[in-house]
Amino acid sequence: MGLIDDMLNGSQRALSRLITLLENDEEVRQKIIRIIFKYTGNAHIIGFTGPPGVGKSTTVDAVVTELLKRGKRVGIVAVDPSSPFFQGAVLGDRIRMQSNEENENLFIRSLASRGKLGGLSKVTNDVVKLLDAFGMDVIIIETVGTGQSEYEIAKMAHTTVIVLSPGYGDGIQAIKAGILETGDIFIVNKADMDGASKAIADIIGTVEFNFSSNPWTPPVLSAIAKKHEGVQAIVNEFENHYKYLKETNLLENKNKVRIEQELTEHITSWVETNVLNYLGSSGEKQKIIDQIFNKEEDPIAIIDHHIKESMKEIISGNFIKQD
Ligand SMILES: Nc1nc2c(ncn2[C@@H]2O[C@H](COP(=O)(O)OP(=O)(O)OP(=O)(O)O)[C@@H](O)[C@H]2O)c(=O)[nH]1
Ligand SMILES: [Mg+2]
Repeated sequence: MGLIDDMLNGSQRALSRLITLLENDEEVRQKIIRIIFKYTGNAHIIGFTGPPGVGKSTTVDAVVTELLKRGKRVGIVAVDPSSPFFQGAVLGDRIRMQSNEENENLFIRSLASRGKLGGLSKVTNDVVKLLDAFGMDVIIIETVGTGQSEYEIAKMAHTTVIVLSPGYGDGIQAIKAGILETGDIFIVNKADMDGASKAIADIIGTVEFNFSSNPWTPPVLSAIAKKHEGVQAIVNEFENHYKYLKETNLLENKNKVRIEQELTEHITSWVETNVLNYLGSSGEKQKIIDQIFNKEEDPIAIIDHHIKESMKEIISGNFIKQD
């Protein structure tokens, strides 16, 4: 795994290769994660979410310029479940055009849901880990806030930024219920459009109502991302929120919640794989199907019984299968 050494020594090519390898092969993925995990835990992970078209990518683009100015190394994961690679590529091109050369402090990767082993949130989590091990100070994850996987991805972030715009007067309704509460910073982008001040007032009202008993009241900031206006205030709030998380031990809690989530996923898939494999290869599965079909056994009882029996076999070491 010389690639990992190259990545840890700062090679973006190696980083890129590792992401591709990890996306496509579970065994390689496990090898990579085992080696890199001890280099992770230093990055500030920021999730950007919000309804389609509000200007998330444009805002990320402007924010990244400011972060680079402040000397930060930045990784971006653009998660686009609907249109593979399109937005991410647009975002990437825009930033590259700006800096006009490969920037060693910036790395962008877009991910689409199609064809991803183990789901988008797992891949996103892995890519974040690689970027963290690579030494990024800030990692930004951009998702459209409309579905379950995006909600899971929002939970990975230390700081969740919700972007809205006046065009979405009912933007709060447009984002999935439950995501609102995860918001740590709200941005009302397109402040140059009609109805901007009303939208801002509405969102301030909603946020104050929802977070009245919360020790951190999310700031509501207006921005014109297209003109890079309001960006310094946004980056200042990233820093404020990160400081707040560290001072209150919430950062530690969030990191532990992430570990718990991974643990749960790993256990679920381990048990599923092993039990199904055991039942399949021992021929028990077909018997169970026939017994239920012939109404010889109550389906709940027989399945319960066989799960326990399979686990005994698996634990005794007679039968074990990875991935
Ligand atoms: N008027 C105005 N338009 C903006 C502003 N920021 C972005 N836009 C425009 O809004 C459109 C959508 O911008 P994106 O940054 O692609 O929005 P997005 O939320 O990332 O979109 P999806 O990833 O497709 O959900 C583009 O045409 C931008 O030029 C702004 O501050 N003012
Ligand atoms: Mg976008």
